Amino acid sequence: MKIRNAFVNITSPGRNFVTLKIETDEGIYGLGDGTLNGRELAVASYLSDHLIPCLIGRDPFQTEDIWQYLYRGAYWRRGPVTMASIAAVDVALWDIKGKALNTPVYNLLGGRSRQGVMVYAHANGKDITHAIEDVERHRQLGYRAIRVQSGFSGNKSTYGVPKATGRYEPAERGLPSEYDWATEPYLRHVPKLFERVRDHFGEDLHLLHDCHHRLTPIEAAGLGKELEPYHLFWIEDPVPAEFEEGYRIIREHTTTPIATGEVFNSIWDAHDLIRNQWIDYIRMTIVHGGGITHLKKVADFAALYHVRTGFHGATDLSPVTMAAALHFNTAINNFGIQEHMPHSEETDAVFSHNYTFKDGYMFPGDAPGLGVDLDENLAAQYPYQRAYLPINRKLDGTLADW
Ligand code: CS2
Ligand code: MG
Repeated sequence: MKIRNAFVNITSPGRNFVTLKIETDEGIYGLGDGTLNGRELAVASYLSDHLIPCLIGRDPFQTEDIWQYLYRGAYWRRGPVTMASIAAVDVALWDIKGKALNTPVYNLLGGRSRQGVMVYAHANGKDITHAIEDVERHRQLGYRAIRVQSGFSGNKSTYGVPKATGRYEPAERGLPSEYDWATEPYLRHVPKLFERVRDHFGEDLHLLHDCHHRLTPIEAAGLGKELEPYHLFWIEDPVPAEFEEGYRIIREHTTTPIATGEVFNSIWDAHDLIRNQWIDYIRMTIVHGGGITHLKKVADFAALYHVRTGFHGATDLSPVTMAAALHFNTAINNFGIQEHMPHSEETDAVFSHNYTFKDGYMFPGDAPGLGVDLDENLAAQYPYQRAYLPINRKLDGTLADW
């Protein structure tokens, strides 16, 4: 079998997605996700202008050699654009391999290690009362793990809470929106939020919270300590993680579990975090982390240090990535939890898939390969529209992390 052709599809059914389709000379094709929120066209160009010419004529079964060729052969290694592009190729090749061998991808990664993949949902509200109502709504849907974010006085907006009612979609069309941010009212608010949520729902529900990179290590340490009575499943991205050792300070002060890594794209972004056990869950995901081939190496390294996976699963990762993540999570031993932010109906119509949700768990399905497809005609009805993630500024105008 040889790679005969490959091309990039950019579509925007409610939000932008970049998909790579690789075709073989035996009529089998595979799909890979290359979506990088706010920088989609950079990945599309990296694929079309630089990677696809190197793929034609290769054996699609050679996932390891092709991954090494694209990673080492670029000379300029790592980075979100490079690794999302390599991921798109890698996932498409695993899809082809599963289809050619007539087996679901999880069977190529060690086979089924669990019956279902536990997922967590996003609950939010403009205040604690509305957030509790949304937690209850998701609990009724069957989720056993729920991330809780709520608005609070002192900030006009915050991460995870939509400006108006309806779906929370962080990417906004047009130029980046700018929001105000003050940490102090947030730090006063979050312990009150989880005291109320725990009081209302008791201890059985897994509760998670995303700090979204906005704290200093000592602020995160204090928040983690104040949240200990509420037994969170994790606090996420407490601190921007370029400086990995900042997490040592958090670890020295609190036993609240920590998750980070959704903005990571290489094992080298998390090497110290993992080997020092400064985190409990690694969130680097298949689309941004170089694909299945690389994430398998990351997960196996993390397993040595009791670190489990907690893959990012927001709507800016396409159903192709959700399918790949569910196959991956079904097979590995050190699975932790999978984020599940359901896509819109438009997106699900463009990307048909075999994965399903039931009683707080998701299942990849048993179709050969990843079990996901792309309706190119329907995709063409949703042309790309540039969109950006917001910017945060402190009340005095200082640029801060969003
Ligand atoms: C968030 C993401 O889901 C999460 O944990 O951090 O929604 C993140 O804001 C977006 O993926 C950014 O594109
Ligand atoms: Mg996050």
